[in-house]
Amino acid sequence: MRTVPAKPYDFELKPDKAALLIIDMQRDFVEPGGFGEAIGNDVSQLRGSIPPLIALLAAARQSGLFVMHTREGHKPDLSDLHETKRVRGKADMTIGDEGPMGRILIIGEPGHDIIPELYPIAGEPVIDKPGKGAFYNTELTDLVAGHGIEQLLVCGVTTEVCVHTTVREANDRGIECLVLSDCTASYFPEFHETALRMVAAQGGIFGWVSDSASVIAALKSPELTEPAVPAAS
Ligand code: C5J
Repeated sequence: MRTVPAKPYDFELKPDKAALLIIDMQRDFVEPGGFGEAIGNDVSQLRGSIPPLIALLAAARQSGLFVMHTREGHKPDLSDLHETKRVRGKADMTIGDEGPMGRILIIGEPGHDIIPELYPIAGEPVIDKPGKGAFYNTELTDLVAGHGIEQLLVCGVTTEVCVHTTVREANDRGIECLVLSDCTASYFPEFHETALRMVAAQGGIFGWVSDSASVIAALKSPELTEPAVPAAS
């Protein structure tokens, strides 16, 4: 067990029962020239999360923490895409259309892939998800059960959409979620801040909030087998 300073109170990290879950760090959402920018978003709002995520991912790999990645997207024949999602927003470009980096949010297209800075390595599952939540219509439930995972360190984009939906799903499945504030981001900074506050409010109604430096320090600290006791005076 390792203690991570967090809101609303310390998070007791159990590294052998925890996984780092990186949500949708895909080229289409995060890179200039991708779908996110094409529909009018300022992707620089998301790119600030990349350097801390690089450091956290390196520390997680070094310490042997289980790492998983997700990608939002659909099969090329769109058979897993609800019509309600396809037409949402009435935009000129929608899922499946030809975009700046291939067909938008279609598995196998360049824009659908994870950014090179955070690219998965062998042994790190990549979960393709058709919804906002990573548990909906995916293998994540089986992966979590199969690896004995009880805690998720949740990072990625966007804070108020796919990160939040996944944290809520995990919470309802009895999994403890620690959301890392500097490793998540939104196109709307005020949504990012509010979404994080919502996680930790009401005594941690959906989970805990901390940051990459605190988790990296905890991963590098000696493991405690029992909660620390204050020294006798
Ligand atoms: C994610 C979205 N990944 N905002 N998707 O948050 O549509």
